[in-house]
Amino acid sequence: MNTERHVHHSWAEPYKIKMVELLRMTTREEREQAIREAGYNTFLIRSRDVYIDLLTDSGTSAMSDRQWSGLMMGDEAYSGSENFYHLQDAVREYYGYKYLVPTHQGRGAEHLMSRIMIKPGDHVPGNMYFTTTRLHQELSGGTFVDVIVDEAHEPESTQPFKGNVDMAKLDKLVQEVGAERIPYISLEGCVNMAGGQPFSMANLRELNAYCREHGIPIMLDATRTIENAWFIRQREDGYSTRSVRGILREICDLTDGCTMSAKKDLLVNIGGFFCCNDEELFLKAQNMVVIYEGLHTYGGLAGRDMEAMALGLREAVMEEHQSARIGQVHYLGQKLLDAGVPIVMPMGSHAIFIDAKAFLPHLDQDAYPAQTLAAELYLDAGIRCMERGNVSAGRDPETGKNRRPALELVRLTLPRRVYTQAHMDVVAESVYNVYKRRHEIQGLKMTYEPEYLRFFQARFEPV
Ligand code: P71
Repeated sequence: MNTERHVHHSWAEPYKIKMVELLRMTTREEREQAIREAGYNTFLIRSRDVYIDLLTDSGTSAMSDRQWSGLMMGDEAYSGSENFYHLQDAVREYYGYKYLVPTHQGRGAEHLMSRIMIKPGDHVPGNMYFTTTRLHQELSGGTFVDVIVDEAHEPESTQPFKGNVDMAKLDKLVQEVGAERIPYISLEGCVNMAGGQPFSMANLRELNAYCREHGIPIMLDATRTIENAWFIRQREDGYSTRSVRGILREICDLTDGCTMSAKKDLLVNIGGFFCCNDEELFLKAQNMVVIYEGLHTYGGLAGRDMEAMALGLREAVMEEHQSARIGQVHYLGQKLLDAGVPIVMPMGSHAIFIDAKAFLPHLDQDAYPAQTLAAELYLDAGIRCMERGNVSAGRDPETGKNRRPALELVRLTLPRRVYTQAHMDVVAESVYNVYKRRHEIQGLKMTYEPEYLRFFQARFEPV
C-alpha cells in the first residue's frame, strides 16, 4: 500500500511555525573569548554564545502543539500515572515489545540492561560502539567487540547499509569465546558513530537466524530506528511502498528488546525506556529501575514527559516527517559536497559528518583534528558542532593510549523541526569559509582529561 499523501519532489516541512525563539549573534571577539573559556571544547560553550546549534539532535527537537498540549495532561501521580499507560500503548503499537520500563534517558536504560544481562568476562558484540553504551558494558565487566562491516570505518565507501553486521566477524567471536559468554548482541539503527548509517532488513534477517540458532538475544538500540526504517524504505529492494511504521514493526519483531533514548526519534526533550519480550528479564529491569531511576511507572520522568513521548512517537512514524527530517540533512550535505568539503558518504540520518582527517591532513590524530575543526567552525560564525573522533573514542583500557579511531569526524547534527533551509545555507557558507583557509589551522593539546567520557569535559589549548 502506498501511504504517500502528496506527490511532491521537495522535502518541505509538514508543519508551520507557531512560536519562535530568538537567536543571539556574536562578534568574532566574543567568540574568541567564549571558545578560550570553554577550553576549545564545544560542549563547554554557553548556549547563549551559539548562533546555530548543531551540537546534537538529542533532546533538541521542537515539539508540536499536540505534544505541548499533552504536557498539560500530565498525571503526576507517584504510581500508575495515566500517561505511563498511554506510552505503553503507543510503544506496543509501534515497536511491538511486550514490556516497557521507562527511564530518564537512554543511558539510564543502558545501565539497567548492562547490569542485568552482562556478567564479568562476557563479550558484547555491537555494530560499532557508542560512547555511553560501551561504558556501561565495561562497568558491568563486559568487553565490547566491534562486528560492524569494514565499510563503516571508511568515510568514502558508498555502501548503502554501512550499519550492517559483518556475520563473519560475529561468528569468529562466537567460535572464540562461545555463545554462552555473549549475553546479547547490541544492534543500533542509523549507527551514530559511523555517520548515521542504517542496517538493512536483509542483514537483520540473517542476524536473527544466526542468533536464534546460537541462543543469543538481539537487543536493539532503538534510538534512531524510525530513521533507519525510512532508509530501508528508500534504499532496500521491496520496501519502497511499505510504510515506515510497518518497517519499524518488522525490525522490532526480529529483535528481543531495546534500549531507547527518546530524545532523538521521538521528538521530546527528555525520556527513554527499556523494552523486552521476556518476562523474567522484565521483572529484573522493573525491580532495578526503582533503585536508580524511580518507580517502574515513571522511571525518572514526569507524567507529562511520558505523554509527550507517546504523542511524539505517533508523529515520528509519519512518512512526511521523515522525508522532511532527512531531506534537510541531505540538503546541507549536498551543499557541502558541491563545495568540495570531504564528508562521510552516503549521507546518513541525523547529521552530516565532516571527515576531519581529509579536511586537515597536515594534523596528526593526537593533535585532535576533529576537536580543532569543531572549535574553528564555532569561531567562524558561531555554529556549534561536536567532535566524534580521537577525543570521543578515549583511551584503550589496556595500553592507556589514545584509541586513534579510523573515523575522525566532526558532526553537524540537525535538531528535528528547529532550523530552516536558510540556516543550512549559512552553515554551508561557514564550513566553506573554514575550508578555504584549512592549511593555516593548527592543532590542539589536551590540558585536562576527566576519567569517564572525557569528550564532555576535557579542556584544550592551541599547540
Ligand atoms: C548524541 C547523543 C547524546 C550524547 C551522548 C554521549 C555523548 C555525546 C552525546 C546519545 C545516544 C545515542 C545512541 C545511539 C544511546 C545514547 C544515549 N546520543 N545510544 O548523539 O546516540 O542516550 O543521551 O539519552 O542518555 O548527541 P542519552
